Amino acid sequence: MKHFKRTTITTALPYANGPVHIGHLAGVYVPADIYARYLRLKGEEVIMIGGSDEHGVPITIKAKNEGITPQDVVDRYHAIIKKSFEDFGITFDIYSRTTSETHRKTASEYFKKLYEKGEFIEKTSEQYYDQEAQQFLADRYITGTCPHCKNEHAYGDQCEACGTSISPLDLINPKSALTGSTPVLKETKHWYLPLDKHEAWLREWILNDHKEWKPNVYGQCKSWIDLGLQPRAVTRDLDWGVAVPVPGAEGKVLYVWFDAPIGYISNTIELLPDTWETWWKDPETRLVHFIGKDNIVFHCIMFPAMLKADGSYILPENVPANEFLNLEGDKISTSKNWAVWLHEYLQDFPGKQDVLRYVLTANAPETKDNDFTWKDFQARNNNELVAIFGNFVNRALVLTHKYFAGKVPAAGELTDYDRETLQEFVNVKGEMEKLLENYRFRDALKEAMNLARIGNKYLADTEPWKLAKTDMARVAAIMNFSLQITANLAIAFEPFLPFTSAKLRKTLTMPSFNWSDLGSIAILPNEHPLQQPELLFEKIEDDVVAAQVQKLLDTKKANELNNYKAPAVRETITFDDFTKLDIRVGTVKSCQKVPKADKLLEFTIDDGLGGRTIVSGIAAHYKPEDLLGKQVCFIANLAPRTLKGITSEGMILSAENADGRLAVITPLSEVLPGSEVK
Ligand code: B3M
Ligand code: ZN
Repeated sequence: MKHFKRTTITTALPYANGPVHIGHLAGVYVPADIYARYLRLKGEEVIMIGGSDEHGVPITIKAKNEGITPQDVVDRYHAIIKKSFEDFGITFDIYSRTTSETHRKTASEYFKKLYEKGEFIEKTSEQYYDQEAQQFLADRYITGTCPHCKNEHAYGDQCEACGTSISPLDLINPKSALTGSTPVLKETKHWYLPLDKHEAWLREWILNDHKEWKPNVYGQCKSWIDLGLQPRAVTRDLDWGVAVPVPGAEGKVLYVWFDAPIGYISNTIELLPDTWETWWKDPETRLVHFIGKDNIVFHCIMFPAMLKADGSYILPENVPANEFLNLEGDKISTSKNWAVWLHEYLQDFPGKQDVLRYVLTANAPETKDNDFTWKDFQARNNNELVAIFGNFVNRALVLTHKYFAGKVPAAGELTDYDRETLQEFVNVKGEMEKLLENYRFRDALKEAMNLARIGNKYLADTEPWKLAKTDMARVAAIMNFSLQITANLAIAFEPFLPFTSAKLRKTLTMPSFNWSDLGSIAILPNEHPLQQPELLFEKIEDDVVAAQVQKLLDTKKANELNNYKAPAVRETITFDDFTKLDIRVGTVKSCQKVPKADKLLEFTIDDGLGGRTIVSGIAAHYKPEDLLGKQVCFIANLAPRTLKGITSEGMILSAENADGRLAVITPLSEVLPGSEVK
C-alpha cells in the first residue's frame, strides 16, 4: 500500500433542507469519523472536512412552500445539522457552509480559472420558461405526465411512480410548479464541462489504477464510463447559488454539483488559510471522499474532471461510498418523514449516542443496502453492548474494587490458559488496521467486540470470586489480566464508541492512550488507581422500542392521509336511476365464517320482512362477534347470487379506505329493521 504523509478526509455536504437522520450517519459520517479517529490515534496528520450544502433547487422549493427565503431555510437546518453532528461526536476539523463568503469566492474563482483556460464549452439550448413568473424552470419545477407510466405527477427530472429519470422535454402536458401555467421553450446559454474529453484518462485512472475501490463504486464508475461520457452543464438559470462570474451570465448560477464539491476546498481554506494547499495539492496527501452511493458519479467522475481541468490538484485516492440504509423495510425519505432523525433520537435516548453509532456500524450498508429495525437496535444493545462489553468491564472493575481496594493488582506468571487467551488477541492491532485501512468498518468493529467477548469468557472461565478465599495471588493475576483487556477495549473502541471509550479511560485513569498499545497486557502499571465504575450501557426495554415503532406507524398513517386522493366521481345518473336501488337498514341476527372461504361471512339479517341471508366478503376486516346485533345498510333488491353454495340475497354496504380497509355503513341512530335509505 502506498505511503502518505497526511490524509484529507471529506464527507458529503448534506443539503440544508432538512435535519440529518440515521441514513446520513450510517452512510457517511460515522465511517468517516471512525477513519479519522483511527488515523489520529495512530498519530497521523489528518483533517476531516464537513459542511452544509446550501444551494440547489430543493432548498428554493422548500423556501417557496414555507413562504420564507432560501437563506432562512439553510440558516435553520445548518444549525440543526451542525448540532446533531457535534452531539454524535463527529470530529470535524471544520463544519462550514456553502453560503460562506470564502466559498462564494473560491467557487467563483475556480469557475473563472477553468473558463479562462478554455476548459468549458458553451452551448445554447431550449429550456422551459415560465412567462408569468418570468424565469427559466429548473427540472424539479416542471410537472406533467410521465411518458412511461402515465403518472400525472411526474417531475421534470424523475417520475417517482415508476422511478425512471426523465428529461423535462419528455413530459406530457408540462406545467410550471411556480404558477401552474404551461411553460414555453426558450433559448438559453450554458457552460458545459466536456466529460467526453476526460473519458480516456478517467478510464485509465479508475478502471486500471484503482481496482482496489469497493466493488459497488468501481462497478458504477465502469458502467458510466462504458456508456460514454457526455458534456455536463455546470451552470443553471436560477437566482439561488454562486453567480456565474463571466460576462453574459446574468441570472445564472453555478450548478449545485459544481459548487458543492468545491465546498470541500473552501472549507479547508477557511480552516487553514495559509497551509490549505498542502492538503489538496501535495502528492503525499491522501484524499478520501466519504459519500453515499447516489453521489458516486459526482465524486468519481465529475469532481476529478474538475480537479484535473484546474491542473494543480491531487485526485482522490479512494471514494469508499456506502449503499443505502433502509428503515423498517422502507427507503428513508425526508419528504415522507420516514426517518429516525438524529435530534429526535437524542431526545428519546439521551446519552445513548454510542448505542446508535454501534448499531449503525455493526449493520452498516457497506456492500449492499441494509435495514435498520428497532428490534435489531434493541437486540444489539441488550445482547452485545450490555451483555458482553458492559458486563465484562463492570465485573473487572467491581471485583478489583472489592478485592484490591481499586488498585491494579500485581500481574502474575501467565498460566497456559492465560497464554491461550492472550494468543486470541495479540494480533488484534494488525487485524483491525488491515480492516480499517480498507474501509471495512463493520468487520473492524467485530474485532473490537471480539476482544470484549474474550474478556467475558476469561472471567467466566477463571472464576476469580471462587478463588478469593484460597489463592489471592492468582486472583490478583486474573484481575490484572482482565484490567489489561479493559484498557485494550478503551483503545480499540475509541474510533467507534468515543463516549464509551472516554468514560472507560476516566474510570481506568489511563496513563497512556496509544494505538500502539493495542494487544499488550502491560498497559496499566501495578498499583495504578482506578475510579468507581460507571455503567457503560443499560438494557433497553420492550416498551421503549414499541413506542419508537408506534411513532413510525403513526407517520405511515399520516402519509396515507396526506397522499390519499379520492377516486374521481363516476358518470352522472338521473334521479330515476337512483330510485331503482332499494337500500335498507337491517339488524344482524347471526354472523359466522363461511367454511373454506377466508374472506366470506354469512349473515342473517332482520329486514322487517321475515329475515334474509347475505354473504359478504368482509371477513378480513371484521370478526363475526364485532357485527352481531349491529345495524347495517344493504341493497335489498340485488339479484340473488350463490357463493360457496349459499344464496346471498343482497349486499352489505361498506366504505373502502385508501389502504383497502373496509368500514361497514351503519345509521347514526337505531331505526326499525327494514327502514328504507333514501
Ligand atoms: N448535497 C447530495 C446529498 O446530500 C449533496 C452532496 C454534496 S457533496 C459535495 O446527497
Ligand atoms: Zn412514470
